[in-house]
Amino acid sequence: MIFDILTIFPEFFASPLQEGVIRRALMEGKIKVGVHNIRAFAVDRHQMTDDRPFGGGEGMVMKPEPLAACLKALGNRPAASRVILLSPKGERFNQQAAQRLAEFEQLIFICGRYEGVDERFRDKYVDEELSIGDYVLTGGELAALVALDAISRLLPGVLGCEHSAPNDSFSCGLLKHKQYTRPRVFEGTAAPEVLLSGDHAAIARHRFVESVELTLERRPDLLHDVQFTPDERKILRKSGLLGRIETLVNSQRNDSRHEG
Ligand code: 9D3
Repeated sequence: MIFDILTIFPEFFASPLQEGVIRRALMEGKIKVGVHNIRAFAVDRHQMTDDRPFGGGEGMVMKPEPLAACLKALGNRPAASRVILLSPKGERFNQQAAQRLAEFEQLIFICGRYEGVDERFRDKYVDEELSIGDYVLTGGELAALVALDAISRLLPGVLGCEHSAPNDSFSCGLLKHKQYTRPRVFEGTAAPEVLLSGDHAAIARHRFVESVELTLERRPDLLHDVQFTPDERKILRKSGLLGRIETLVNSQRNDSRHEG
């Protein structure tokens, strides 16, 4: 996978790409990352990449010509290539989007700044516009890094074999169970006995119940899309969780009906 990042802050990307899984993926050639300074393609002697909005109003708008010139300087692009604008107005980037984008050969991330980019650039060059969540950042750089990280770890050979994508939280639709390691007793609190029992079926049941409890508490919205097997339903019924889930899913169904 080739990532090309267009930004007015190229230094932003130096250290985040030099650690851990991403560093190794770069060294092993599983990913390539080009960071391109939009300012180098500015058209005037002041190297301006932004200007005041036509029609007046708050803030500044990114000029279209430096963005277009920077994009063209990347040269020929493979067919499986996408130009992605990171912007608070974009569609939500989530695990499903990460999986979809991991199939491309080249992803070009454009990091927005200020109030946004000139609409004519967006119209002519941008394939999709993505936001990473409902909070306000100072620009698209962190969002580009978030997407790069989430997509890279899905690529073949990027993760070690102990963590593989299908076991991920969110892939199976529930939050993961709690984790414990040595020592057996920490500050007077023992790890759950069942985890040390060697009874693998009991451990799996315990973790499953813990997953569902955690999801009910923190991310009830996720339970809407989970399909439980008959065996799982039996376990949930025994631990008194099935009723709570059914009540919740029914009320979410009513909510979405009222929304339209
Ligand atoms: C007054 C309207 N603001 C939109 C909420 C203006 C504005 C705020 C922040 C325009 C740009 C930005 C910078 N943010 C991003 O470029 C950004 C972003 C974000 O703020 N939240 C979540 N995802 C993203 S992706 C890019």
